[in-house]
Amino acid sequence: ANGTSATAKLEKIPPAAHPLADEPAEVAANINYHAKYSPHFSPFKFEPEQAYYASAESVLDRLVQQWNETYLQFHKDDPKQTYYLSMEYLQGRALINAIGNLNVHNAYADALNKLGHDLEEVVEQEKDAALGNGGLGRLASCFLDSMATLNLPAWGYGLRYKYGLFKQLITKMGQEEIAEDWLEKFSPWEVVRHDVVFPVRFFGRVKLNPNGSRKWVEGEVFQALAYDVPIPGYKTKNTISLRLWEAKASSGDFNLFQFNDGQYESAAQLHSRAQQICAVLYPGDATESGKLLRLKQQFFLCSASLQDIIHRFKERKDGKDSWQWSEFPSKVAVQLNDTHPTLAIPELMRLLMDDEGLGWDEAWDVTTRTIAYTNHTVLPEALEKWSQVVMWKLLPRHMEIIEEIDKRFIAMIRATQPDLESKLPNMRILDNNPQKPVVRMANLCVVSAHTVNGVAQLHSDILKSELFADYVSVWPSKLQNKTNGITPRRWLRFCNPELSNIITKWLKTEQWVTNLDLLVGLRQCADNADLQAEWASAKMANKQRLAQYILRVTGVSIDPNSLFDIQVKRIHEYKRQLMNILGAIYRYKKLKEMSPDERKNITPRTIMIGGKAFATYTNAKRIVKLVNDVGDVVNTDPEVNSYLKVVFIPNYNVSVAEMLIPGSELSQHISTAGMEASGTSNMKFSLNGCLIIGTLDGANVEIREEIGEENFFLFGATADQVPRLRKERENGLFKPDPRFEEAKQFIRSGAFGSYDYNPLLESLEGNSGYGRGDYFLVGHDFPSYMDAQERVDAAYKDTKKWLKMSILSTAGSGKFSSDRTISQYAKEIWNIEECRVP
Ligand code: NBG
Repeated sequence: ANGTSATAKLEKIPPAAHPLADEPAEVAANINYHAKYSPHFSPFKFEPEQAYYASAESVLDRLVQQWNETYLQFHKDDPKQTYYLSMEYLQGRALINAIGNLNVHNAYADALNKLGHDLEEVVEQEKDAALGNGGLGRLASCFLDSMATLNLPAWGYGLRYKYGLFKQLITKMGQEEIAEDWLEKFSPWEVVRHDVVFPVRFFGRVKLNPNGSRKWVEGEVFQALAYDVPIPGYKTKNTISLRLWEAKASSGDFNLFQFNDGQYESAAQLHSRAQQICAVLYPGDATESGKLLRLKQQFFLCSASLQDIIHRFKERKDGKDSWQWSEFPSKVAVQLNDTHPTLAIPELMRLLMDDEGLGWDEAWDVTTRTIAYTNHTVLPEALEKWSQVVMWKLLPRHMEIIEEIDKRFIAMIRATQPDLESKLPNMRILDNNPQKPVVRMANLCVVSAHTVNGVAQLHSDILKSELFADYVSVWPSKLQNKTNGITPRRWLRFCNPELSNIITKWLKTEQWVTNLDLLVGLRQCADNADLQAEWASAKMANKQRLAQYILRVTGVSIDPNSLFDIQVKRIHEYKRQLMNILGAIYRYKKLKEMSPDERKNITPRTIMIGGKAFATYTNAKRIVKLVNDVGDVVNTDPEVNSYLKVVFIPNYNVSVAEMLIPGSELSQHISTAGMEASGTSNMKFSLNGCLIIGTLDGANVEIREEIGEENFFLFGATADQVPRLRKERENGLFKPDPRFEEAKQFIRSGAFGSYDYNPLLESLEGNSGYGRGDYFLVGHDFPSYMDAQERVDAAYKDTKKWLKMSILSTAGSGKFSSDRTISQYAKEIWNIEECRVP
């Protein structure tokens, strides 16, 4: 009965307008058109969810036009193009970003209003696209935004995982992982390209041809099918692609005879094996997961992408009837995001030699002039090493090529730098240890890439002086630094409109969104009382919004007048969330010991910690549990809970970050010096006027330089002191601070429940040994950390001073735009130039 009246309403819908029309009434007509004709839902319902899908589809219509124009332009101008190969992208939500970049935010807000909806609510219907684990994946997504905005001819390549990063549930047991099927109801942002399909082989053998050439044959062959996601630039027509591959079996691989015979499973065997390839994202952040399926995924990405790249190169004959392979590196730049896509190196060699008939020297010249590699970590457990046995089975031709690269590298060193002979066992690609022979992927990258870069100055220096030190004399200029960056669109303009409007008002221009250095203009008014008042009210509005969110997802009510102190990132011992919670425990204990009068002098704090732990990383999971247990006790303690709350924020992801960061006042970036390659959330917090308490690690060093040391709460050992401190510890020379002992003892007393935290606490104790000996130096840094926290409390009491520091943080964050980072890659590594759609 209801259906009839809804249908009657739909009859009144005006016809769709031109997709590029941006009058709210026309946009509303377009949204309505999709609501009515979208095949995904019955037309009798127009709830926020339907409004989201209909809005997204109307935005896609708009994007498709720009997208086609962009690739037409690239085709016409035929510039050199960059291909960014990454196993991870953390795209987050697309709708709000797309309408922001297209400059139709207000038109969509008004249009949805006309249709009885609220943009903010509609936007929240979208599931995060979480095809990544942490900073590395989010960096790739920020880079795509900057490439599009800078009108660079560039593509992202990745895999279309069915299950992205797991969803984190918090129960009495701690963290539980739930599979996240982000495609459950389909993604409106992808376009399947049925005509873009490439075969990818696994296993098989190498066949020797009579002419001496070699060919990889037999084994299993799957099809890589392209799904394209549009990446719009900000206020430009340029819209580039993130091309995600999905694995399929050929229809010929379906055994109809077996199926008709009732053998359903074996009839479709290859089809179900194909589905496994892109089924899940490996949820490892800075840990190696040595699984055959992971290796298959890596090869799948590399092979499909390179075939596509070569295909495009061949298409561009530029009027000539043949192409020169030697020109390939002047048309193509391939960037490897960490070692995960290293197989692109032997795969490009194989395609050039075995399919295109090039000789070794020519193929090697092309390959090495094409490929560049970014290192994202010095943690030994994250440096990929693949078993030679597995590699010979899965990729026999590639192993032949890798052996040859290794052999030639050794010969080259012996011929040119015989003094390096003793270093060779560590420098070579193959580690032929008879117990477990492996291929060292990072070494393969350093030997084969024309450029290797680290992601912050300190990290790049460590690469030069430690991890890759032996190669420096061989290739003195191969190692570069490219300090990471973040997109100011998603991470300020769109996630923090309140602050953005204030910045625009005081700078008298909105140009800062694409020229973030302009933020320095705020410095001269950092003391201005009017600006400070506006700044404070924006922060308060964001804190209130955050407090409502926390209440909704955790049931804990927090006080917007307390200092909001946040640490959000993957849970890892080197990131030292344990130090944070030990600090909170000490604070709680002291509060308990105070008289009510003494407490009145205390700066109220809300400590929020969030992040996912790798499913099998036991100590990380214990940390999650500890934060939750401490919160349960502190938050329900009426004596002190107006001075301290401890909240674990569940299921931290990109969208949650967009909510947290604008409402934060202090954020913690407290890794053991030398261990965090860069960090990128530090940049996001700082950009949003949040002060940092941190160590001299990763990009913290440069952030502190930019915003001024007086605006940064520094503590802890420096990277060059760490090895000596570890030695001293091993020799039993470490004397723990009483505050540290007291905090640990408080946990052991059972103050936070009966869970056995001894294994976690023991990791901080003893002088050495597996899981002991405080490898991450929490005990050493704890006293200076607590001192820095006291400086924080004192500074927060002086509201004017704090606001000034906050304004100066934003003002000094210009350097950390990913536009700056990507311009540097474009000039100093890729040698590409803009190609703008007029
Ligand atoms: C991570 C580092 C971070 C860095 C990001 C992006 C890996 C392997 N590395 O410090 O831990 O910010 O990469 O460069 O995930």
